[in-house]
Amino acid sequence: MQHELQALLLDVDGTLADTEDIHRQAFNAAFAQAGLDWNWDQALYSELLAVTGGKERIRYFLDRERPDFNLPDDANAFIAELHAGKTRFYVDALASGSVPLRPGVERLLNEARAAGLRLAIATTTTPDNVIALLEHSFGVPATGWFEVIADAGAAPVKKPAPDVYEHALDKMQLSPAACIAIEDSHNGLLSAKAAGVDTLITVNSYTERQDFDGALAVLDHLGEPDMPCTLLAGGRAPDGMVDVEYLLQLHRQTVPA
Ligand code: XBP
Ligand code: MG
Repeated sequence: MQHELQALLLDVDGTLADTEDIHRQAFNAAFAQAGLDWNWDQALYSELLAVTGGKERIRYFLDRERPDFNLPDDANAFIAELHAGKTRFYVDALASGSVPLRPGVERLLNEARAAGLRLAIATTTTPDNVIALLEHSFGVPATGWFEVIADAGAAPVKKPAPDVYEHALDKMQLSPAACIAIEDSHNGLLSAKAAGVDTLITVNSYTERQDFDGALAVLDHLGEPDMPCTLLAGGRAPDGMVDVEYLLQLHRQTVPA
């Protein structure tokens, strides 16, 4: 068994960057482009986020909010086309470079790399979306920072299922006990925990009221020197910022000596 902390497995949406509202706007743009009068406001979108994955979310919206909508015979193709439009709007928005990373993300990943920790992505989003964020929101293109990018292409069964984490662990030949996941959502926590990976949560406005029972710690963000983070629930507070030493301490609490 590998017990040393060897890798960080990172969620993307809501964790690396506050992208969920960009997703919401991209869905609305795609609906308008398709001539549909659907508009997802933030209150509705928070409820729709219960379902991970954009295509799954559209289907859930139709079932719940538009049960009388006349879906074409090939409903899957209709939803896939709508979703492809959404992905184009989303990628264009990220390419404008205007979506910043969350506080502490670039700092912590740089520190983790310097300390020899391995990095991977574990997300339910579309591959193009991950690449757009890694290319445009980091100070330098960060695609090469991640040994494995586990996304909706690699693991079509989405969070809260463990598949995306299991895929990353399998590719990296790592035991879950050698990793910490960083997530922002209840579904993300369930997914990582189901794969056996202990999880640190940084919440955002869409997820701050969710249930994070079983997380190592719940923070508002990872913290920067001029922007200390706050412990919202769970174990021990970091000293203003999540750094590699704090992660090692969290990890030591969870594994046998
Ligand atoms: C995020 C998601 C994603 C995006 C939409 O989940 O649910 O589905 O909101 O992405 P997580 P797509 O952060 O847990 O990975 O539209 O590309 O599916
Ligand atoms: Mg997320």
